[in-house]
Amino acid sequence: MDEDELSKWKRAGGIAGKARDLGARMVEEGVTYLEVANTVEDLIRDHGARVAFPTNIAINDIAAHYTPKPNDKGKFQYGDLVKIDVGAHIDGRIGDTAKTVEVGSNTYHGLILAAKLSLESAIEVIRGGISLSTIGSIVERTINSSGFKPIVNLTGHSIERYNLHAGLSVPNYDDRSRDYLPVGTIVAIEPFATTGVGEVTSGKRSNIYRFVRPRGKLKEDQIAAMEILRSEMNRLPFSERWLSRKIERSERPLKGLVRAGSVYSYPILKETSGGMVAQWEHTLYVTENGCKVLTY
Ligand SMILES: [Co+2]
Repeated sequence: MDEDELSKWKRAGGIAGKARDLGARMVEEGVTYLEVANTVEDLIRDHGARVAFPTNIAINDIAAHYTPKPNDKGKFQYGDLVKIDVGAHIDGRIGDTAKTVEVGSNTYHGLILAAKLSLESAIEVIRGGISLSTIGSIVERTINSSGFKPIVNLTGHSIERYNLHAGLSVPNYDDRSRDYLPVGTIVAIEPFATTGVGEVTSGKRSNIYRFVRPRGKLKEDQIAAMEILRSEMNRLPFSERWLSRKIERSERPLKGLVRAGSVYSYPILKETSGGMVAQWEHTLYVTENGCKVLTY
């Protein structure tokens, strides 16, 4: 990747990092999820980037894939453990990053730190040619040594232009895979640490969607919605909040498109045993001798 191209990835990553930090700072008792998601996404747009996926606000035993609905009334409560996962892109060059904060309390400091330290330990050793299982093993050992468990069925992922999950999955435990990270890869590393058994289960729909392909016999309003998705989203995930700003009464065509299989609806991911979950994530560029963090 040449310097010019890399600098665009860096710019997107930097904006995602700023948005993540702003979102995390806003999390306080009584603040609504909606205020945080909207402010985070406005910051991304104000800096000349676009939202790569709806801001994920995952609370307590929810690990990922929750974003507020257009009129969501949800508010942060004292003691909540909150993951803010943010994505910004510039012409498809995506920065994906997350952090975890507690609302008012200091109960899960160790859990939060375990997720953060495991990411930092991974960043220290990542270089071109490292095996994915080595990264997973370091994440796992760091989290275990703090007395917690990594979530084994959530992974980091390589990223390409307009492709958030581009093929490589980076495990959060030693899965014995022999795959490795080639020099030049853009990759998001995202350890999840939990007080539970270390696994997530898919639950209800999350208000996060992705256009798949036209399917079935579609009605006029569904075709109109689909055209907007196709031309503006480039197959990146979107929220009902976003679609409702583009078309009136977006709920109906969206439901129809999901039913027809044209739009995929992500399920909420919850820790199987109800354990609390902390997450930390950065997007990196892999070099011969190490890696560059793009989302500081
Ligand atoms: Co990610």
